[in-house]
Amino acid sequence: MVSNKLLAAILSIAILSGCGNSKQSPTSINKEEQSKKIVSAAQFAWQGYMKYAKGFDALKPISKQGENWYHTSLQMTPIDAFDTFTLMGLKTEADEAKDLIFSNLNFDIDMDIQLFEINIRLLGGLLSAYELDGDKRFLTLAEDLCKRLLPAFKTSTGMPYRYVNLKTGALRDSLNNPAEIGTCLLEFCKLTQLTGDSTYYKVAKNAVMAIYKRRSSIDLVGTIIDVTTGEWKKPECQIGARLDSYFEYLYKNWLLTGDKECYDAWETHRKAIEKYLITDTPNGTFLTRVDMNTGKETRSLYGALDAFYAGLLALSGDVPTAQKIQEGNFYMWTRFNIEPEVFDFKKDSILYPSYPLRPENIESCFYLYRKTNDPKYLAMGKRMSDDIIDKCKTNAGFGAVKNVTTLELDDSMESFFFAETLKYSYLLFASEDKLDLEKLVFNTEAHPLKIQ
Ligand code: DMJ
Repeated sequence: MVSNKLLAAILSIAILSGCGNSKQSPTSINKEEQSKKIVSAAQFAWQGYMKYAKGFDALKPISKQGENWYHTSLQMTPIDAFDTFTLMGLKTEADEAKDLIFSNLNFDIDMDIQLFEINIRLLGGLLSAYELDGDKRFLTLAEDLCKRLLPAFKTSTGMPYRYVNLKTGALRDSLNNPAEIGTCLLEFCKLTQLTGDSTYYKVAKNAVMAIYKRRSSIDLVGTIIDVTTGEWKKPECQIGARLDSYFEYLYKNWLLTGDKECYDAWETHRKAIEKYLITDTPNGTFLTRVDMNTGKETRSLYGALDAFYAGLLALSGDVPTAQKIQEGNFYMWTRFNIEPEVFDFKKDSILYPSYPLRPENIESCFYLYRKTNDPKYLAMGKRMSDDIIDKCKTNAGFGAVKNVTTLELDDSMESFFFAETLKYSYLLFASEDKLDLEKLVFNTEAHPLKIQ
């Protein structure tokens, strides 16, 4: 056991190296101070939510009101925030979130919901809450929700529709994508582990394998597929939006279950991604977009969502490539004040200028720091978390950025800001005792699930 004194000494780290492409001079980072700053930011954002948007899905941090995704609140912010508060040791905030969840949440509603988002935020959040807190009501809600999601998978291919009605099971939108199809694996698997009912895992595994078996001869997949016919509708392969967590869950499911088929699928894709997508430039390494059948570049676009891949690679053991990609990630962050949603890394120009408080760049710093212990990842994470705290703060919370070149803010604070951005920022600077990466795996919304 490390004593408190020793821990305090370790927490103050002198960083003598520079930081990637940044022009930062050698600096000293006090980990304890930085983690406290992030905890204060979390408390401030939650106070704004409780004051102006209590019980709604999310806070609008400029107009100071609540907003729901659908006609009834699904308690997105309380669910996404609960495990972050628990890890931060914020008992009052965690209790408030828990109270909102149990007082208001009910899934018996005639409402079409997006399977992917509800699965990663709500099902993932409820399962992780159950494992952290032990209150059986979290598990009861999780199982009720999952049963209502199952009708989405009743297709001839086994791949789910994008939308399902929570009450009637009615389906809509048969044009889906690998991320939304494959990103049920960890949550459904965890529910099977906790309840002993194998239905959930079988359905999710079948869906992800339905994508994998439709990979091209060069082992890539496309962006849009028709779940009723299995036909690719957009054959462009990339690492970000619509594909990201398909790859992520193949590897993480191997960690969670030891399912070798998922590991092999991950390895197959990882090699193809290395061959066709990874592109070195003087500004760092980026992942480009290519035709899934030919491997030819379609567009040299990269963005905030793509930044997760460095962390995934680091977690899976390819630290050198992850480090190169993180240089590109940090370039993208510093080049434009804060990272844009999408930019052209060959033209060095922005395509979509917004920043909706995304976590992926900081998430990759967290994994790389855990794997290398290199303080340059602390410096990168400090720069990013400081930018968010300094530039995105409003009177009531933190706002998305409308345009990273002007830093004009938007009236939105997504629940993933609590689940992921604040959590990864905090964990980067917190003591490693807070969380053992050997014992759990994060779902794509950063809800930790225990490896059994
Ligand atoms: C989150 O909801 C998840 O990380 C998802 O996989 C991608 N987008 C957001 C955060 O950027």
